[in-house]
Amino acid sequence: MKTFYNHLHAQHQGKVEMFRGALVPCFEVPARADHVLAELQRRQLGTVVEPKAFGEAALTAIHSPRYLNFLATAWDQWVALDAANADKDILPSVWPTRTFRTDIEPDNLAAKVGLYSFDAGSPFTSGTWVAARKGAECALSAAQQVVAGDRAAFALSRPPGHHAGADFFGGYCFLNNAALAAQHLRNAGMKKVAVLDVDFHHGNGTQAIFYDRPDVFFASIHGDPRTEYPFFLGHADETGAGAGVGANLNLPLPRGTDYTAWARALETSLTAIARFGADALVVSLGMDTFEGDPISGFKLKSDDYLRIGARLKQAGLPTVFIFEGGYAVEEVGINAVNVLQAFA
Ligand code: OKS
Ligand code: ZN
Repeated sequence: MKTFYNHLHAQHQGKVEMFRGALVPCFEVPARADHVLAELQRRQLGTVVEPKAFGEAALTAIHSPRYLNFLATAWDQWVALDAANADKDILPSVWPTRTFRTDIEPDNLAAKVGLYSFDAGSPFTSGTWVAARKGAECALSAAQQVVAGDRAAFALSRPPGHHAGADFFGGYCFLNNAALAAQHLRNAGMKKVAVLDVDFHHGNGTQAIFYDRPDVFFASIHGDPRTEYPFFLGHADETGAGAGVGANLNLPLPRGTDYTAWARALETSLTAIARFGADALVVSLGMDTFEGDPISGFKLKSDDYLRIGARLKQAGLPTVFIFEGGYAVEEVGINAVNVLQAFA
């Protein structure tokens, strides 16, 4: 299995995020991807290659032009406000909630940042756009590799993507890599694509992007949003809208869920994906279901990731793996590569 590695990922390096009333060091750190790369190389699992270049059209297939323009220009606007801003990251602090208008982009940068985000946990840094853009190219390249006939490919990048919507960032995510990969598969002629999100957190961005579409099935196994981030989406009664009714499956599970219960949800997901008739699979591979994760609540053990990889292989579909969350930094490489090795 080829790994498309984002060698620019460390240019996105947030300083602090808002957490329980304080600014704390970011959980989503460059070392996460470094550990996965090191483990891939230690086990000699496939080759690590550079992503190919993709133009604007690959991004506008999922994200709005005005959002992309915001991402591309936000840092320069921030520093233009005050040269001293260069030493700080951008953190949103004001949002248009119910009864506010979202059809006008304000001139004020703080207001713009709020318009295009949904939390204060996702610092936008000097290198965020460059890193996220290269990460999207990793996802697109992995999808292209599967179109070319490989059984599977892996996009190893950060920042992650599954919380990012068509026109917003949040949950450490800026461009939705899984959605970009799924759309690339569709454009290349795969009639039906499934996205399976196994990150601890519900992939609200991916769900929203495909919610009214019958051609992309979204299934997610995650911490119950009544108690877990992102709180405002991911409930079991969200089954799709319009032409997409029936093409969305949420399987929320309580804190403390172990592999036995988690694996039942995996069976439910893969049964639904098979019934849907997917031609290809995109896996949002978050590793924060691990028992040692500092911000999550499931109890999966390192060996369980071997079982997940073997089961995903059994599904028999061309598969694009996208690296998402996972903050037990020392173990994230072992756990992610366990999935990939058992699949390969
Ligand atoms: C509060 C903490 C936000 C949690 C973000 C979760 C990111 C993640 N500031 N998503 O999959 O891992
Ligand atoms: Zn997560």
